[in-house]
Amino acid sequence: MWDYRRARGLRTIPPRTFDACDGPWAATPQAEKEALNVTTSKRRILVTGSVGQIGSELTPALREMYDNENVVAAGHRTPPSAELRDAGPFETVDVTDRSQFDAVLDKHEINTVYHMAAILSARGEQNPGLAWRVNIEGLVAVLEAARERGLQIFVPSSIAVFGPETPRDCAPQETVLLPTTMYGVTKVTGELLCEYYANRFDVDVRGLRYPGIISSETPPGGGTTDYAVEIFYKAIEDGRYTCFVRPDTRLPMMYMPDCIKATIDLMHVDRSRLTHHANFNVGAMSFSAEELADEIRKHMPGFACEYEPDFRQAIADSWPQALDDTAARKEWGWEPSFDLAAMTADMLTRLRERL
Ligand code: AKB
Repeated sequence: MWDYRRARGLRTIPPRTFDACDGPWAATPQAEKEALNVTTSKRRILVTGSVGQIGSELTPALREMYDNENVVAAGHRTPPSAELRDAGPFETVDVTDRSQFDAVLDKHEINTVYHMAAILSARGEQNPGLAWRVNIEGLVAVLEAARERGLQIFVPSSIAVFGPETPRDCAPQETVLLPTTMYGVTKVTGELLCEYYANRFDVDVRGLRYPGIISSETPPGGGTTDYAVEIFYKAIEDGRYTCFVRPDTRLPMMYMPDCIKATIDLMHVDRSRLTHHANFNVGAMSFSAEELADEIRKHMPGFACEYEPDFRQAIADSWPQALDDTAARKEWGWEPSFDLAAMTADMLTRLRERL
């Protein structure tokens, strides 16, 4: 199985059995994991939202696997970094404009799309109409293109599909989906659309319910879980941070190397192994804001954290604290590598080098 950490020169941490919800799961045996893999040759890939938090690390990882010229980075308004633009093809495209989107698919003979463009939860509450347009109209265009052209597509979902009625301690794979945010509404709608296109039109669409994603390269924008990234930047730059959620706010989180690995591994699994399509729960770690500050303090004893909850607290309170990801483990061998301690150490090392 492809190792993102090794490919990116990251420290490799031995895999471990993780039990965020105290589940009785065992790690998937190596032989079974290898059997899950399908050939990865001849891919011509388009990554929408390539300048965003996940897209900006997913694109180089895919370029490393498939060669630069086979992975087209696409953005809309935000200008790309020089690295993203110069390492391989870059296209400016509004996905909701079908003729523009089709032209890019034709030009580069695309057969696989990672559709990462999205408006996140906090920004979505400030502009619900924009969240609907970007998250749903863009998705429908991608699904239609996939139906017409037989593309394989990745469509991210989120823990935002859950709401206050979902069991909070450990959200099951199949459960009540009654989100309170427009972002959550678009993600539930998106999951249902993907399921419909998979069943009705046999579209090969796959996706994960991402928890909060923590990374050292590109900061997130407009999400509720952004505090878990901001805290690292502020710790290094100022030695203090004012957190916008309460200290006891506990949410599921994942470090970027695990996020990239989960995304690529799911797309490589033989389709016949999958019962679910675009709605896999994936767990990695769960911690409260205070536990994160305490972990940072182990490396920076003088670090001070204050708490001034704002409108994002209500969003965080509507989401579960951990996820049951048994389906992901069974169907495609999901297994995270980073826990809170390993992630914190790696984040601080990388940010100190960069800032
Ligand atoms: C957000 O906070 O909106 C995102 C998410 C959990 O999908 N990070």
